[in-house]
Amino acid sequence: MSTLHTFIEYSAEVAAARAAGTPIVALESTIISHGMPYPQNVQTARDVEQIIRNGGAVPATIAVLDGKIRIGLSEAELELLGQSPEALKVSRRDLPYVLASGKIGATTVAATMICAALAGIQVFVTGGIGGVHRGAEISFDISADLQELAQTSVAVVCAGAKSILDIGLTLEYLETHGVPVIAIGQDNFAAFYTPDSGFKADFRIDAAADQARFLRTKWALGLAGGVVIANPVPAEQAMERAEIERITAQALAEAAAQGIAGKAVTPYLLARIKALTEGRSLATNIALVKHNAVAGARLAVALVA
Ligand code: PSU
Ligand code: MN
Repeated sequence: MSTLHTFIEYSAEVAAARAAGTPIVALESTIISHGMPYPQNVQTARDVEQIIRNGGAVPATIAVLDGKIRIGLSEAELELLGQSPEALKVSRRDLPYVLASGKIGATTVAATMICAALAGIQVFVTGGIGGVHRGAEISFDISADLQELAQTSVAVVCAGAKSILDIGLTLEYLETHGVPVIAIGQDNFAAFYTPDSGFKADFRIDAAADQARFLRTKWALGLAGGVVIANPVPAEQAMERAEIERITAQALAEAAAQGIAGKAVTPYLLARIKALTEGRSLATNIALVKHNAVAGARLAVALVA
């Protein structure tokens, strides 16, 4: 066993699931600390955990606390992540710092994938993945989530990538790195607030059993790395494409004018879009994460069948 494992601590619920072979679904914490406002963030985190339990799997929300990677959090710890201004946004680069310093760390898609893989968890549910930002040819702003998908063997169930990103370039990047992009229920890749990005996904695989067969085959071949499983937001809860495009353009212009850069970009844009839509984007965001939790639990159950 690698010494890495000395940094990992499981909640009682997750430890029991590991011992019993119950399917486990990983959840990230950046979405709690930096992706949604309080108190909707904590309420959503709780609801998503319960949806996963109802689906026959055990939720493992991942964060860094007191120098440990924590797999499975208590109610009080979800509250802490939801409220603490001290919670750092932790991607691959930041993991050693937050662990060594004993600070509070909210893990991104990339860091959550690393921790899930260390814990032997193959399915991870989130809202949206990071990607290649618009204007990346100047800013070089490409989320570390994409490099993680290239190398870490975890399936990421999401609602696609947001239009704050360059979705076409994000898909090109994933193709270059051999990351399969699977769509559920449609041929096209989902665009987070809206079901259709206008770009085709690589493969449409609707049934969880078939998704599980795909994953087993990939990893049995020794093809390490993640898989994006894009679950479109239900039409009733989606935003209007023209509206989200207009508001995204405004938020991007404001970010540029204010010189927002680095890891602050995504949280800034999410908060501005929420304000500019008077909270309607938050309602969509919450709905799509819950919808992904249903799909993720199904997949985790299918993988142990
Ligand atoms: N997209 C969302 N909500 C989020 C994020 C993305 O709709 O909270 C978070 C995820 O944790 C993702 C991270 O991994 O932002 C990407 O940040 P960056 O672009 O800085 O890599
Ligand atoms: Mn970035």
